[in-house]
Amino acid sequence: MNPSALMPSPLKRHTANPIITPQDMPFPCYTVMNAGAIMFEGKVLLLLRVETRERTSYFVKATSEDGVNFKINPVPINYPLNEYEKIFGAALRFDMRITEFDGCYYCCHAAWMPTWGCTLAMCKTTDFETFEPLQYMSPPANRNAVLFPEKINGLYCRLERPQGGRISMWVSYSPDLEFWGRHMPVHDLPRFAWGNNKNGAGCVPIKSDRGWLEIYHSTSKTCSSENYYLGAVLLDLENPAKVIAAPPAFILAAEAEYEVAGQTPNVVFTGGAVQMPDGTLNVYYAGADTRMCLAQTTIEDLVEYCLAGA
Ligand code: M1P
Repeated sequence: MNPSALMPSPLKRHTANPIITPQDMPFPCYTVMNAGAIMFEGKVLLLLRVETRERTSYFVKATSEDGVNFKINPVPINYPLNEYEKIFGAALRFDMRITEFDGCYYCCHAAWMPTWGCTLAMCKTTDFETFEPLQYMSPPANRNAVLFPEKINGLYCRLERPQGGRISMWVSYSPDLEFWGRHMPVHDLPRFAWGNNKNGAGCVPIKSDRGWLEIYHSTSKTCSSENYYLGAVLLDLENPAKVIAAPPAFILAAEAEYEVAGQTPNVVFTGGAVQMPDGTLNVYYAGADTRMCLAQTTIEDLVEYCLAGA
Protein backbone atom coordinates (compact mmCIF):
# COMPACT_ATOMS: atom_id res chain seq x y z
CA MET A 1 0.00 0.00 0.00
CA ASN A 2 1.29 3.44 -0.88
CA PRO A 3 2.09 5.40 2.35
CA SER A 4 -0.02 8.38 1.27
CA ALA A 5 -3.13 6.16 1.30
CA LEU A 6 -2.62 5.67 5.03
CA MET A 7 -2.20 9.39 5.69
CA PRO A 8 -5.26 11.56 6.38
CA SER A 9 -6.00 13.92 3.53
CA PRO A 10 -4.32 17.28 4.13
CA LEU A 11 -7.37 19.05 2.66
CA LYS A 12 -9.98 19.88 5.33
CA ARG A 13 -13.50 21.20 4.81
CA HIS A 14 -14.29 24.60 6.36
CA THR A 15 -16.96 24.53 9.05
CA ALA A 16 -18.83 27.40 7.33
CA ASN A 17 -19.57 25.22 4.29
CA PRO A 18 -21.31 25.78 2.01
CA ILE A 19 -19.98 29.34 1.89
CA ILE A 20 -22.17 30.63 -1.00
CA THR A 21 -25.51 29.07 -1.89
CA PRO A 22 -28.10 30.05 -4.53
CA GLN A 23 -30.13 31.58 -1.69
CA ASP A 24 -27.22 33.93 -0.90
CA MET A 25 -27.25 35.40 -4.40
CA PRO A 26 -28.64 38.91 -4.89
CA PHE A 27 -30.89 37.71 -7.72
CA PRO A 28 -32.85 34.48 -8.25
CA CYS A 29 -30.62 31.68 -9.47
CA TYR A 30 -30.50 27.92 -9.63
CA THR A 31 -26.84 27.19 -8.91
CA VAL A 32 -23.62 28.96 -7.92
CA MET A 33 -20.55 26.87 -8.62
CA ASN A 34 -17.09 26.31 -10.19
CA ALA A 35 -15.53 29.70 -9.44
CA GLY A 36 -12.15 30.94 -10.55
CA ALA A 37 -10.25 32.45 -7.61
CA ILE A 38 -7.36 34.84 -7.11
CA MET A 39 -6.01 37.39 -4.61
CA PHE A 40 -6.77 40.89 -5.95
CA GLU A 41 -6.09 44.16 -4.12
CA GLY A 42 -5.71 42.29 -0.82
CA LYS A 43 -9.01 40.44 -1.11
CA VAL A 44 -10.00 37.01 -2.34
CA LEU A 45 -11.85 37.50 -5.61
CA LEU A 46 -14.08 34.81 -7.09
CA LEU A 47 -15.64 34.75 -10.53
CA LEU A 48 -18.62 32.56 -9.76
CA ARG A 49 -20.39 30.49 -12.36
CA VAL A 50 -24.04 31.31 -11.77
CA GLU A 51 -26.87 29.54 -13.52
CA THR A 52 -30.26 31.16 -13.69
CA ARG A 53 -33.47 29.17 -13.86
CA GLU A 54 -33.32 29.44 -17.66
CA ARG A 55 -30.12 27.33 -17.28
CA THR A 56 -27.87 30.00 -18.76
CA SER A 57 -24.46 30.57 -17.13
CA TYR A 58 -23.07 33.96 -16.14
CA PHE A 59 -19.95 35.06 -14.30
CA VAL A 60 -20.51 37.04 -11.13
CA LYS A 61 -17.76 38.69 -9.11
CA ALA A 62 -17.55 38.16 -5.35
CA THR A 63 -14.89 39.50 -2.97
CA SER A 64 -13.89 38.71 0.58
CA GLU A 65 -11.38 39.95 3.14
CA ASP A 66 -11.32 36.72 5.15
CA GLY A 67 -11.83 34.26 2.29
CA VAL A 68 -15.00 32.91 3.90
CA ASN A 69 -17.60 35.69 3.92
CA PHE A 70 -18.17 37.12 0.44
CA LYS A 71 -19.72 40.31 -0.89
CA ILE A 72 -21.45 39.36 -4.11
CA ASN A 73 -21.94 41.79 -6.97
CA PRO A 74 -25.61 42.35 -7.82
CA VAL A 75 -25.13 41.80 -11.56
CA PRO A 76 -22.95 39.55 -13.75
CA ILE A 77 -19.70 40.88 -15.20
CA ASN A 78 -19.87 42.65 -18.53
CA TYR A 79 -18.03 40.30 -20.85
CA PRO A 80 -18.44 41.27 -24.53
CA LEU A 81 -18.71 38.74 -27.35
CA ASN A 82 -15.50 37.52 -28.99
CA GLU A 83 -14.93 37.33 -32.76
CA TYR A 84 -16.55 33.91 -33.08
CA GLU A 85 -19.56 34.89 -31.00
CA LYS A 86 -20.13 38.09 -33.00
CA ILE A 87 -20.76 35.88 -36.03
CA PHE A 88 -22.35 32.77 -34.58
CA GLY A 89 -23.91 33.98 -31.33
CA ALA A 90 -22.97 33.76 -27.67
CA ALA A 91 -21.54 30.51 -26.39
CA LEU A 92 -22.38 29.07 -22.99
CA ARG A 93 -19.38 30.21 -20.94
CA PHE A 94 -18.43 28.44 -17.73
CA ASP A 95 -15.73 27.33 -15.28
CA MET A 96 -13.23 30.22 -15.04
CA ARG A 97 -9.59 29.88 -14.00
CA ILE A 98 -7.69 33.12 -13.35
CA THR A 99 -3.94 33.67 -13.80
CA GLU A 100 -1.99 36.90 -13.34
CA PHE A 101 0.87 38.07 -15.55
CA ASP A 102 2.34 41.49 -14.79
CA GLY A 103 -0.88 43.01 -13.45
CA CYS A 104 -3.06 41.55 -16.21
CA TYR A 105 -5.50 38.79 -15.29
CA TYR A 106 -6.14 36.11 -17.89
CA CYS A 107 -9.39 34.24 -17.36
CA CYS A 108 -9.62 30.89 -19.14
CA HIS A 109 -12.97 29.14 -19.39
CA ALA A 110 -14.98 26.62 -21.32
CA ALA A 111 -17.22 27.84 -24.14
CA TRP A 112 -19.94 25.51 -25.30
CA MET A 113 -21.41 26.10 -28.74
CA PRO A 114 -24.58 24.28 -29.81
CA THR A 115 -23.08 23.50 -33.23
CA TRP A 116 -19.58 22.49 -32.24
CA GLY A 117 -19.52 21.52 -28.59
CA CYS A 118 -17.01 22.77 -26.07
CA THR A 119 -13.77 24.66 -26.57
CA LEU A 120 -11.29 26.89 -24.71
CA ALA A 121 -11.91 30.61 -24.40
CA MET A 122 -10.10 33.43 -22.65
CA CYS A 123 -10.58 37.05 -21.71
CA LYS A 124 -8.33 39.49 -19.92
CA THR A 125 -8.81 42.27 -17.41
CA THR A 126 -6.75 44.53 -15.21
CA ASP A 127 -9.53 45.60 -12.82
CA PHE A 128 -12.26 42.90 -12.95
CA GLU A 129 -14.62 45.65 -14.14
CA THR A 130 -13.96 45.60 -17.87
CA PHE A 131 -13.14 42.37 -19.69
CA GLU A 132 -11.57 42.07 -23.12
CA PRO A 133 -12.52 38.90 -25.00
CA LEU A 134 -9.74 37.06 -26.82
CA GLN A 135 -9.91 34.52 -29.62
CA TYR A 136 -10.69 30.90 -28.87
CA MET A 137 -7.56 29.03 -27.87
CA SER A 138 -8.42 25.74 -29.52
CA PRO A 139 -10.91 24.12 -31.83
CA PRO A 140 -13.41 21.76 -30.16
CA ALA A 141 -13.46 19.48 -28.32
CA ASN A 142 -11.49 20.81 -25.39
CA ARG A 143 -12.08 22.19 -21.89
CA ASN A 144 -10.50 22.77 -18.47
CA ALA A 145 -7.84 25.25 -19.66
CA VAL A 146 -5.58 26.50 -16.88
CA LEU A 147 -2.72 28.90 -17.55
CA PHE A 148 0.49 28.45 -15.55
CA PRO A 149 1.45 31.61 -13.60
CA GLU A 150 4.94 31.77 -15.13
CA LYS A 151 6.42 31.17 -18.53
CA ILE A 152 8.21 27.84 -18.82
CA ASN A 153 11.36 27.87 -20.94
CA GLY A 154 10.29 31.25 -22.28
CA LEU A 155 6.79 30.20 -23.32
CA TYR A 156 3.32 30.55 -21.85
CA CYS A 157 2.04 27.15 -20.82
CA ARG A 158 -1.39 25.73 -20.13
CA LEU A 159 -3.04 22.55 -18.99
CA GLU A 160 -6.10 21.53 -20.97
CA ARG A 161 -8.25 18.53 -21.62
CA PRO A 162 -8.90 17.57 -25.24
CA GLN A 163 -11.70 15.06 -25.51
CA GLY A 164 -10.15 12.43 -27.81
CA GLY A 165 -9.07 8.98 -26.65
CA ARG A 166 -8.18 8.75 -22.96
CA ILE A 167 -9.77 11.86 -21.49
CA SER A 168 -6.94 13.43 -19.56
CA MET A 169 -4.75 16.48 -19.10
CA TRP A 170 -2.42 17.76 -21.81
CA VAL A 171 0.17 20.55 -21.85
CA SER A 172 0.46 23.17 -24.62
CA TYR A 173 2.80 26.14 -25.11
CA SER A 174 2.48 29.55 -26.69
CA PRO A 175 4.83 32.48 -27.39
CA ASP A 176 2.00 35.03 -27.28
CA LEU A 177 -1.14 33.46 -25.73
CA GLU A 178 -2.61 33.29 -29.24
CA PHE A 179 -0.80 30.52 -31.13
CA TRP A 180 -0.47 27.23 -29.26
CA GLY A 181 1.67 24.17 -29.96
CA ARG A 182 4.11 21.57 -28.60
CA HIS A 183 1.07 19.62 -27.35
CA MET A 184 1.95 16.79 -25.00
CA PRO A 185 -0.17 14.61 -22.71
CA VAL A 186 0.60 14.42 -19.01
CA HIS A 187 1.25 10.86 -20.02
CA ASP A 188 2.43 9.17 -16.86
CA LEU A 189 -0.44 10.26 -14.59
CA PRO A 190 -1.75 6.88 -13.39
CA ARG A 191 -5.42 5.95 -13.70
CA PHE A 192 -6.53 5.36 -10.14
CA ALA A 193 -9.69 3.46 -9.20
CA TRP A 194 -11.35 6.75 -8.24
CA GLY A 195 -10.37 8.38 -11.51
CA ASN A 196 -10.61 5.73 -14.16
CA ASN A 197 -13.02 7.66 -16.36
CA LYS A 198 -11.56 11.13 -16.98
CA ASN A 199 -9.54 13.82 -15.32
CA GLY A 200 -9.01 17.53 -15.83
CA ALA A 201 -7.05 20.44 -14.41
CA GLY A 202 -8.57 22.27 -11.47
CA CYS A 203 -6.61 25.10 -9.84
CA VAL A 204 -3.94 27.21 -11.45
CA PRO A 205 -0.71 25.27 -10.81
CA ILE A 206 1.18 26.43 -7.72
CA LYS A 207 4.97 26.65 -7.93
CA SER A 208 6.84 24.80 -5.17
CA ASP A 209 10.50 23.90 -4.94
CA ARG A 210 9.54 20.25 -5.62
CA GLY A 211 7.43 20.89 -8.71
CA TRP A 212 4.19 22.43 -9.92
CA LEU A 213 1.47 21.48 -7.48
CA GLU A 214 -1.78 20.85 -9.33
CA ILE A 215 -5.13 20.06 -7.73
CA TYR A 216 -7.18 18.29 -10.37
CA HIS A 217 -10.44 16.40 -10.66
CA SER A 218 -10.88 12.78 -11.60
CA THR A 219 -14.05 10.85 -12.10
CA SER A 220 -15.25 7.28 -11.96
CA LYS A 221 -18.60 5.94 -13.02
CA THR A 222 -20.98 3.98 -10.88
CA CYS A 223 -24.17 2.39 -12.20
CA SER A 224 -26.12 5.51 -11.27
CA SER A 225 -23.73 8.48 -11.36
CA GLU A 226 -20.33 9.84 -12.29
CA ASN A 227 -18.49 10.58 -9.06
CA TYR A 228 -15.98 13.45 -8.97
CA TYR A 229 -12.92 13.48 -6.71
CA LEU A 230 -10.08 15.94 -6.17
CA GLY A 231 -6.52 14.68 -6.41
CA ALA A 232 -3.10 16.31 -6.12
CA VAL A 233 -0.12 15.85 -8.40
CA LEU A 234 3.37 17.34 -8.64
CA LEU A 235 4.53 18.15 -12.16
CA ASP A 236 8.09 18.80 -13.30
CA LEU A 237 9.01 22.49 -13.13
CA GLU A 238 10.72 22.50 -16.55
CA ASN A 239 8.50 19.94 -18.27
CA PRO A 240 5.02 19.81 -16.71
CA ALA A 241 4.00 16.92 -18.94
CA LYS A 242 6.21 14.83 -16.63
CA VAL A 243 4.77 13.65 -13.31
CA ILE A 244 7.06 13.90 -10.27
CA ALA A 245 4.61 12.43 -7.77
CA ALA A 246 0.95 11.42 -7.96
CA PRO A 247 -0.45 10.05 -4.71
CA PRO A 248 -2.91 7.24 -5.41
CA ALA A 249 -5.42 8.43 -2.80
CA PHE A 250 -7.84 11.25 -3.51
CA ILE A 251 -7.73 14.33 -1.29
CA LEU A 252 -11.47 15.07 -1.40
CA ALA A 253 -14.51 12.98 -2.32
CA ALA A 254 -18.17 13.98 -2.31
CA GLU A 255 -19.19 12.90 1.18
CA ALA A 256 -20.85 15.88 2.88
CA GLU A 257 -24.54 16.38 2.19
CA TYR A 258 -23.80 19.59 0.26
CA GLU A 259 -21.53 17.58 -2.07
CA VAL A 260 -23.72 14.52 -2.44
CA ALA A 261 -27.09 16.12 -3.19
CA GLY A 262 -27.90 18.82 -5.71
CA GLN A 263 -28.03 19.47 -9.42
CA THR A 264 -25.35 16.84 -10.11
CA PRO A 265 -24.94 14.45 -7.18
CA ASN A 266 -21.52 13.34 -5.92
CA VAL A 267 -19.46 16.14 -7.45
CA VAL A 268 -16.57 18.14 -5.99
CA PHE A 269 -15.07 20.46 -8.60
CA THR A 270 -12.44 23.15 -8.15
CA GLY A 271 -11.28 26.03 -10.34
CA GLY A 272 -9.19 28.05 -7.93
CA ALA A 273 -7.02 28.13 -4.83
CA VAL A 274 -5.70 31.21 -3.04
CA GLN A 275 -2.83 31.42 -0.57
CA MET A 276 -3.93 33.54 2.39
CA PRO A 277 -1.59 35.92 4.29
CA ASP A 278 -1.20 33.36 7.13
CA GLY A 279 -0.02 30.67 4.69
CA THR A 280 -3.31 28.75 4.54
CA LEU A 281 -4.21 27.55 1.06
CA ASN A 282 -7.91 28.14 0.47
CA VAL A 283 -9.26 25.73 -2.13
CA TYR A 284 -12.61 26.89 -3.49
CA TYR A 285 -14.79 24.15 -4.90
CA ALA A 286 -18.39 23.46 -5.74
CA GLY A 287 -20.55 20.79 -4.15
CA ALA A 288 -22.91 18.85 -6.42
CA ASP A 289 -22.76 21.60 -9.07
CA THR A 290 -24.99 23.65 -6.78
CA ARG A 291 -23.12 25.70 -4.16
CA MET A 292 -19.64 27.03 -3.36
CA CYS A 293 -17.55 25.45 -0.64
CA LEU A 294 -14.12 25.91 0.91
CA ALA A 295 -11.47 23.42 1.96
CA GLN A 296 -8.11 24.34 3.45
CA THR A 297 -4.57 23.05 3.57
CA THR A 298 -1.06 24.44 3.12
CA ILE A 299 1.22 24.15 0.12
CA GLU A 300 3.85 22.47 2.31
CA ASP A 301 1.42 19.83 3.60
CA LEU A 302 0.11 19.07 0.13
CA VAL A 303 3.62 18.77 -1.33
CA GLU A 304 4.66 16.50 1.54
CA TYR A 305 1.56 14.38 0.96
CA CYS A 306 2.38 14.09 -2.75
CA LEU A 307 5.93 13.02 -2.01
CA ALA A 308 5.07 10.55 0.76
CA GLY A 309 4.81 7.61 -1.60
CA ALA A 310 7.10 8.80 -4.38
O1 M1P B 1 -21.03 17.91 -13.48
C1 M1P B 1 -19.71 17.95 -13.06
C2 M1P B 1 -18.84 18.76 -14.02
O2 M1P B 1 -18.99 18.21 -15.33
C3 M1P B 1 -18.14 18.77 -16.29
O3 M1P B 1 -16.82 18.53 -15.86
P1 M1P B 1 -15.59 18.21 -16.84
O4 M1P B 1 -15.02 19.53 -17.18
O5 M1P B 1 -14.66 17.35 -16.09
O6 M1P B 1 -16.14 17.49 -18.04
C4 M1P B 1 -18.39 20.28 -16.42
O7 M1P B 1 -19.65 20.47 -17.02
C5 M1P B 1 -18.35 20.96 -15.06
O8 M1P B 1 -18.80 22.28 -15.20
C6 M1P B 1 -19.24 20.23 -14.05
O9 M1P B 1 -19.07 20.78 -12.78
